[in-house]
This record gives sequence, C-alpha cells and structure tokens, in this order.
Amino acid sequence: MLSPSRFSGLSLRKTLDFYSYQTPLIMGIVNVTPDSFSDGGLYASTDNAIRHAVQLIEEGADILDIGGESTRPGSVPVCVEEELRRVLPVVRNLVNKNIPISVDTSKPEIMRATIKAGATMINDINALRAPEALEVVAAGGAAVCIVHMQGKPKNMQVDPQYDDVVTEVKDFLRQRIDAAQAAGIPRERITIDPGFGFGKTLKHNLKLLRYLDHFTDMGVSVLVGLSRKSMLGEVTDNKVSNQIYSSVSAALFAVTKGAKILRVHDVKATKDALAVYNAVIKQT
Ligand code: 8Y7
Repeated sequence: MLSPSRFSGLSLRKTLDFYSYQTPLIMGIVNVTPDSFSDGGLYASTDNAIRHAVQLIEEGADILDIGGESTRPGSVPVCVEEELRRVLPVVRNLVNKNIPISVDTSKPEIMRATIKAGATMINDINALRAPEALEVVAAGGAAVCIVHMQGKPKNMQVDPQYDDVVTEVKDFLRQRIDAAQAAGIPRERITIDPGFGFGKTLKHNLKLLRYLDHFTDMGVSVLVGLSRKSMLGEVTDNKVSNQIYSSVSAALFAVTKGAKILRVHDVKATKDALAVYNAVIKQT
C-alpha cells in the first residue's frame, strides 16, 4: 500500500512551500530512458519508469523527479518531441498517485505540457535561462528548482574555473531568484541548488558542501543532488554501483548544513538515515 503523502490535504499544484517544512524531504529520482536492449519500445520505458516510481513511493519518497534527458557530463541533448514522448505519459500516470511530481527539464515546451498535466515543480539545471522558461513556470503556477551550472553538460567538466566558488554560485542563484520573482514566481515556490557536479571539480564540490549553510539565508529552500555522483566515487574509490553509503553520508551532512530537499536514488536508505537524524534533533 502506498503511504499517504505528507502533502495530502494541500493543493499539490499551487501551495508548495518547501521552505516552511521543518524536516527534510526526499525527492526520488525517476529516469525515463529508452532501453536499447529491449524491443518493447516506448511502452516498456514508460512502464518501467512507472513501476520504479511506485517502488520509490513505497520506500517513502515525498516527491518524485521525472527526467527524460540525461544531463550527465558529456551527454548530448534530445529533441523536444522525444523528451515529451518519454516524460508526458509517466507524468500523466503519476499525478494520480497523491505525491508531488517534479519534472527535470530545461525546455519550456516540456515545462508547459507537464505543468498542464499536473506537475507540481520544474527542476531546471539551466535555471530557467531558456527563452520563455520563466514565463511558462510563472503562468503555470508551478514551483521551481533553480540549479547552478557552469557551461553545458556536453563540456561542463572540461577545466571548470572559479575564483571563489561559494560566492560565485551564490551570486548566480541570487540573480536567478530575482529574475524568477520579477517574472511572477513567488519566493515560496522557489528552491535553489548549488548543482554538485555541474561544471565543478572535486574541490569545488567539496567546498560547496562544506559551506552549504551559506546558501540558507536567501529566503528559499535548498535542494541538493549528491546521490551516486562521481565526486563521491573520487573520495571513496568505489564504483557507481556501490555508492549507497557515501551518498547517504553526503545527504545527511547536507541536512546538517540546512538542506531541505534531498534528490536521491536510494530512497529507503536515505529515509532511515533521516529517521535517525529527526529522532535525535527533536530532543531538547
Ligand atoms: C541534479 C539534478 C541531476 C542535481 C538537481 C545525476 C537532474 C545527474 N543532478 N537536479 N539533476 N540537482 N536539482 O547524477 O544535483 O543525477 S542529473
């Protein structure tokens, strides 16, 4: 049985105010990517994604992030039609499951269609910089996660440079919060993310995590995506398939530094870590 969403009773569309949540939320990652080894085609990838999503809900996810385009370093973009074919059927199905749906996209056309289909949040690694992205999110009444990225996924890991990574990332996010507010997106619907791995060396990533609390004074909630990232593998020397412990550790550290939303693959493991954290901090 699906556990009831902590958002039930709220309008999933219009009143998402992550900032006011005291205990951190878990965002489960759902990738909709075609399986090149199966001839099941689109139906198979839709069906797999929905099944995976239901599993993450059962593990205790508070929100799901649906993505149809890989943004890993070196990845190449997919066209609007293909991204829509992958993402929209999954969003249409999951909006009936009483859990807020976030859509990981940078394309205004995908934003418009998925918000219309009931998506609660747009998670944009391009920080709503595409023409009309700000307007589409504002008009649709959706929440947004604004992510910092230096460069584009294709080349972002080629020699990233900062004088002061914390200050530069923060200045960028502040500018994008201002732009979003000017476009009519209220502050309560905005979340920021320093974008671990998006145009950053290991040192940049570790410094951003170390000083994550510097991002909590802008009146918006902070989301982090550290799950199974190569920066963790660089620290532990483990392969991606064995990154659960390091991912959970990084997520919990981020929580102690003020993160309110954790974007993760391993929902159950993260949920258990948070249960311990929550039990401890409620002691007076
Ligand atoms: C992040 C993300 C990815 C992240 C936010 C991966 C879509 C790469 N990473 N969105 N997306 N934050 N907000 O390894 O860190 O999951 S894709």
